[in-house]
Amino acid sequence: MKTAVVTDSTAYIPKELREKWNIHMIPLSVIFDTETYREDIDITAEEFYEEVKHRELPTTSMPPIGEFVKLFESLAKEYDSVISIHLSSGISGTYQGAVSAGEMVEGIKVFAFDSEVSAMVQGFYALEAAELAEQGKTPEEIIDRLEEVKKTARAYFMVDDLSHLQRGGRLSSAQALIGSLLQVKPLLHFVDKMIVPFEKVRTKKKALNRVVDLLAEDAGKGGGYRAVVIHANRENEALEWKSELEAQFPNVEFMFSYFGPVIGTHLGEGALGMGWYKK
Ligand code: MYR
Repeated sequence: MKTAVVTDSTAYIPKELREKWNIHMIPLSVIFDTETYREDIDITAEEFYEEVKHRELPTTSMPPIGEFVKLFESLAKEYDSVISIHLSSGISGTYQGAVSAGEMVEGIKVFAFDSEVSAMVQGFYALEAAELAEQGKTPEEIIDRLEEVKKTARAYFMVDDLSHLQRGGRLSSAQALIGSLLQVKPLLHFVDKMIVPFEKVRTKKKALNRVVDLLAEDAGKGGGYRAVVIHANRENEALEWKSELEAQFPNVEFMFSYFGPVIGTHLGEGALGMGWYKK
């Protein structure tokens, strides 16, 4: 029984790690005027943040279903099944695209998995799945483990300017609430697949400290944790934060990742996030 692992580009798993674990990637796109760029293939994160300095922010789009079908058909030559892990179905049609394509292809069983989050926290699911697939676990066993991961997976993030999320329609809140949030730096997270404010915090520093407290609460319960610091074109600031965290939490394994073009379009430059789960 051979199981392939697919995730979409918004997991932002570094290429070397994807190659090491044989994780297949399907890209989402950013659209500037009429030009479509598949992230990580036609446009890098660096090029994107450079481009948006002098251009209107683009729109984003899920992978075409035909691309899913092509990918699953090519995997069918080598694998019996595929676990296809995607960003939250509450903010993108990508997961549904994988489900639909899975119903169209023959010769491979497709297990679509809704991570209910995005960025490298979604990547955690792909890494866990890839490790188990390599050990020869069945897709059902892998899905069980992913559901287990979901119980301890957390993701918090903050943006410099909430208007991008508002413009893209990905903030699940009443208009009045958004109005009041624009005055503060809210800490955001996912509830029921949608982005909602976790707490209204007045400054970025306070928001970061709050996330550290939340990690301390969870990591304090014991067991090994894996965490990630994620940034939107703020590499130095994020690396500094990661070093502080590593000193404070010697038992947590920290990874480093970024918000690429698609998620960067909705969060804007300067966003920072952190996520973790119990290994
Ligand atoms: C699409 O066009 O289908 C993609 C829409 C992507 C919306 C992204 C919204 C922001 C997600 C932030 C995730 C942060 C996780 C730490």
